[in-house]
Amino acid sequence: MTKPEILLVGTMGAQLKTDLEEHFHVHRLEQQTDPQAFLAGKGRHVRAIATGGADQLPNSVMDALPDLGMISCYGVGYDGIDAKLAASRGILVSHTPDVLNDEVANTTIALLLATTRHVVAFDRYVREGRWKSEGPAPLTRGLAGKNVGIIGMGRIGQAIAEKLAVFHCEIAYHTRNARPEIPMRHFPDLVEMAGWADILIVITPGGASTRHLVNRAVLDGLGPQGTLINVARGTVVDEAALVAALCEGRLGAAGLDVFENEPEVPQALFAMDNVVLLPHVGSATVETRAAMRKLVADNLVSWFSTGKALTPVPECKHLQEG
Ligand code: NAP
Ligand code: 8YV
Repeated sequence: MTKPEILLVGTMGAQLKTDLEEHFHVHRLEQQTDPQAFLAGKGRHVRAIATGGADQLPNSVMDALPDLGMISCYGVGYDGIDAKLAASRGILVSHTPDVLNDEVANTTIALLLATTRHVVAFDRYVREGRWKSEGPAPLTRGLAGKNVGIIGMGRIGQAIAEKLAVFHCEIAYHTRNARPEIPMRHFPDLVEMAGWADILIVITPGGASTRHLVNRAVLDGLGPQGTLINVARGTVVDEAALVAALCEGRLGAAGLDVFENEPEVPQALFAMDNVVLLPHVGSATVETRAAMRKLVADNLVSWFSTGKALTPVPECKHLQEG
């Protein structure tokens, strides 16, 4: 039997293609000598797309595929896909929730500790011989008793809060809707929470509704002793305002896994010892990425065999009801 044709779009590693080839005839858009010619010609045979959570899927690619019925996103965040447009065309979008909660929460804790305890700067201090020449490194501040505000209290936000509990911090959260079943203080006003917090952790979705949610007023509320950790999407933080706040000493420190224009990172951050930079590796362990790849494939296999995905995004759930 001939395998259905699917298209890979974006920066995902080679293993995803290998895994999907077990079930599908896989084309990779970026590997085509002339992607436009491919879309105009062979595009008519493509029934589904697999793309990355950190990638942007141009609407023009959707437009070019007349038989497209499904987009399987390798990531829980799908802000790079116009899911409303897809749904309006009857195209089902799925993503990879839950399988990465634990690892993204681990990365958040690692980034938080690295930032507040100056792990990266102190590693440099040792390697550069400064321990020997300058003596003991300066003291840092601990977590116990600190106020931590989590922006976003969904699947990953809750996993972060659970892991944070062992550090004896006071935890509160900001979301648009309070969750009475969660035994933590809810701040409807983000600036107010920033004024209360010593540390803010950002873990909302990206996209238009959260763009620059963390703006100058929030950063100033957090203040010169405050620490910002962003593991959500670069767009949630006004990056220019963040750089200015760090340069002017209005914000204490930042730990960043995500950036507004990845893989571009503002040059000004490179020289700052109070900033820890990661290359969007929140979910990037061998085990978690294997689970994500499996869910990408399982969603596609399920849709091809039953017309339903296992983990559709909320905008598309109605397409498979009934
Ligand atoms: P989720 O379960 O859908 O939770 C999202 C949370 O954000 C909810 O509590 C939601 O509450 C809140 N939220 C949404 N819009 C908001 C707004 N405008 N203002 C304030 N709060 C808002 O999502 P999840 O599975 O936890 O994933 C969260 C995000 O993490 C993903 O979308 C992705 O962008 C990011 N992520 C990053 C990495 C990484 O590698 N760094 C890995 C995985 C995920 P309300 O709706 O009540 O506001
Ligand atoms: C991945 C992510 O880096 O799940 C998400 O939303 O940002 C990460 O897990 C990404 O999806 C890989 O493309």
